[in-house]
Amino acid sequence: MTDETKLYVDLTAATMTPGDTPYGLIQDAAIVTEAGRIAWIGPKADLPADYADLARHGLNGRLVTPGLVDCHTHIVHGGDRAVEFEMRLNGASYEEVARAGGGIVSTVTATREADLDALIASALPRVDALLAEGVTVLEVKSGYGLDTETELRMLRAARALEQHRPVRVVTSFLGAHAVPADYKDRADAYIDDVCIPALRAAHAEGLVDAVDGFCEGIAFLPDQIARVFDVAQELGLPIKLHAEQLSNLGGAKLAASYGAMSADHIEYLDEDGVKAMAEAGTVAVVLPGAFYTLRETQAPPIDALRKHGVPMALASDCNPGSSPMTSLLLTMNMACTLFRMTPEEALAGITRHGAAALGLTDCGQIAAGMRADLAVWDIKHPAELSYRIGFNPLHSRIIGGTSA
Ligand code: DI6
Ligand code: FE
Repeated sequence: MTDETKLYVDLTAATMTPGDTPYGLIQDAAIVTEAGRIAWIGPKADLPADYADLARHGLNGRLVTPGLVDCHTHIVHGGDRAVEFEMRLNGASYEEVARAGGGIVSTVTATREADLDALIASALPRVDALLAEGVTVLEVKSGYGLDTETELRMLRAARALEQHRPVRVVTSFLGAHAVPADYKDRADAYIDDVCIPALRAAHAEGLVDAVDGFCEGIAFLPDQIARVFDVAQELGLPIKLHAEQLSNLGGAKLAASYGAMSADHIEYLDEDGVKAMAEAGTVAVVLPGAFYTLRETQAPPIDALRKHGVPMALASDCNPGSSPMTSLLLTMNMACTLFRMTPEEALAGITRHGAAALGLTDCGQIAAGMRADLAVWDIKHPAELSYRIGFNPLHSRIIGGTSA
C-alpha cells in the first residue's frame, strides 16, 4: 500500500463490467484506488482486511460510473456554422449556402486561418462542456485542414488539450474527410498528393493513434479509402471509418476487412455489413447527434447489431456542421428516444464499448487493474443518466484516483 491508496465508501457502483447484473451494479460498494488504478472494487462487506484501516472517503450514497469516453469527435476546428444554420432555416438552398462560403469548406477555411493557440483556445470551452458531464477520455480527429500543415496543426492542438485539462486524448488522422476545393473532381490526386504524405508526416511526429476516413459519395469511395488504409496498415496504425452515414457503399465491410476498431454512423448499414463487423470484432459507433441535426429518418440497424452481438458505442460527433453537440448525456437520451437503445446500452456505449472503439483496455469499466478514472453522480439509479433532458447531475470526476 502506498500513501496514495484511497478508500471510497458509501456509494453505489455501476461498474459496467459484463455479467448477469444490469450495469454491473454493486449496492453499498467500496472502491480502493492505488497509484492511479483501481486496486479493489466490491461490496463494502467484502473489503479485504488490509484495506480496512484506510481513511474513508464517503460519497453520501452517490452513484459512481466509469469516467465517460467520447470516442468520436471533431472538437478541434476553426469557426462555427451558426449563421449557415440560420440561413438554411430562413429558406436558403444548399447552393446559396455554398455560394456564401458555407458548408464544410467554411470550416476548412476557418481552420486553416487559426494558429495552434487559436485552435486550442476555441476547443477548450467545448472540451469543458464534456468534462462537466464526466468525460475522462476524448477522441479528437483531424480532417478540417486537408493540407499537411493544417492537418498536423489540428493533431498538435488535440494532443495539447491534455496539457490544458485533466483529460486523456486519443487522436485520429482524418485526412480523407472531404475533397478540398483545389482538388475538386480530383479525389484520387488528393489522396496521393496530400492525404497519404500528411499521414506519414503526422505519424512520424507521433501525432496519430488511429486512421479514419469518410466513405461516402460526397467524400471518398471505398477504393480510395482502401489506399489510405493500406498505408495505415504499413505504419502499424489501427483504422476506423465513417461508413454508411448517408448511403450504403459497403464501407463497414471494407473497414472490417482491415480489422477496424470501429465503423461509425452506419445508418444505412445492411445485415451483411453487420455480420462482417461481428466477425472482425468491429465496434459500431452510433452518433444520434448527427442523425438529429440532419433530420435523418433511417435509424442504424440496432436490432441486427444486437442479434449479431456487435458492441454499440455512442459518441457526440462534436463538429460544427452535422453535430454541434457537446453533451454525452443528451447523446444517451437521443440514443434511447430516437434509436430505442436501452439506458443500459447507452451507458455501456459511453463507457465499456466507447473504450473498445478506441482500442483501450484499461478504462470504461470499474474493475481491478483499470485506471481509476470515475464519474460521481448525484443520482440513485443509472437510468437517470439517459432519462433526463438538459439536466447535469455530475457531482465530480476522479482521475487517477484523485478528484479532478
Ligand atoms: N460526417 C459528418 O456528419 C461530418 N463529417 C463526417 O464525416 C460532417 C462534417 C461537417 O459538416 O463539418
Ligand atoms: Fe464524424
